[in-house]
Amino acid sequence: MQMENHLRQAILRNEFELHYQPQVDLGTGRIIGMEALVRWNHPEWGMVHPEKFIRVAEECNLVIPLGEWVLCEACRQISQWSRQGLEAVCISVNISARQLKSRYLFTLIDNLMMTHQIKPGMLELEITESAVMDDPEQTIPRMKELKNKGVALAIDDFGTGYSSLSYLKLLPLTRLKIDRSFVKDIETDPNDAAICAATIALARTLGLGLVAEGVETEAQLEYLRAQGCDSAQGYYFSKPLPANNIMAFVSRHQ
Ligand code: G
Ligand code: G
Ligand code: MN
Ligand code: NA
Repeated sequence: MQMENHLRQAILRNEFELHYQPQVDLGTGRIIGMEALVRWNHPEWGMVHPEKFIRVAEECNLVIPLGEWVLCEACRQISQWSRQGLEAVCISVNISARQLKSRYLFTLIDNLMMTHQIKPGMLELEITESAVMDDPEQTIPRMKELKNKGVALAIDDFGTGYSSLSYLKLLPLTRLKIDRSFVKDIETDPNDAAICAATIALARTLGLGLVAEGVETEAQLEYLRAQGCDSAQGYYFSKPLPANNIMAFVSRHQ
């Protein structure tokens, strides 16, 4: 069977789950957010990672129903966690270019925010530079509309696409996420170190928050902190965790 059909079936059978990767404030050490990352728990193949299926889902438009499931589940989880006392933690959801282009996204978000009483700033959408730059005349007004609904917006994989800096100031963003490819060799590659430092300075100048992704070592963390980086996520703090493990993780870090 083709991957497309497997995916179709997986959506019907509800085989997906979300894992959450904590984001840490480098000033206070507190957890300020979590990125929701989809996992496919296939009955025979076991846990399938998104690199194996997100592209296929995008190509055959299944990213719309899959993305709908992800948003519904993330919003349900936000409201469950806030009832359990986890209030100041924003959940980030990855949105593909196709989702951003679909009008249905707006209806869905309105419904979810109302149903789950999502407070402004509790839900963040991560959009890649290429998804924004694909058709900025369409995406910029849409992003403004989302922002007006109280949804926070981050640029994911920042530095790997080609968003021009003149667009960056027009976008209603809350944060930039420095791509992990720049963080990886920060200790040994002066160009990567310079790119991270420049991105941190850029975010500060534009009044944006910043998350460094893929932080795995103390040395990477120290360099980023010395450059004034606000927050980070990566294996150094935690891998993405099943929802059930999150409360315990957070209580160890407050
Ligand atoms: O979770 P990983 O650990 O494997 O994620 C791999 C890639 O899949 C990342 O680029 C991430 O942005 C993407 N991804 C993970 N979850 C989702 C999702 O719910 N929707 C979309 N569109 N992409 C996702
Ligand atoms: O493209 P996006 O930033 O959404 O992708 C997040 C991806 O990065 C997920 O696949 C996640 O599992 C992975 N990831 C998160 N932290 C680390 C890390 O410290 N090292 C590596 N190699 N990957 C990470
Ligand atoms: Mn992401
Ligand atoms: Na990224």
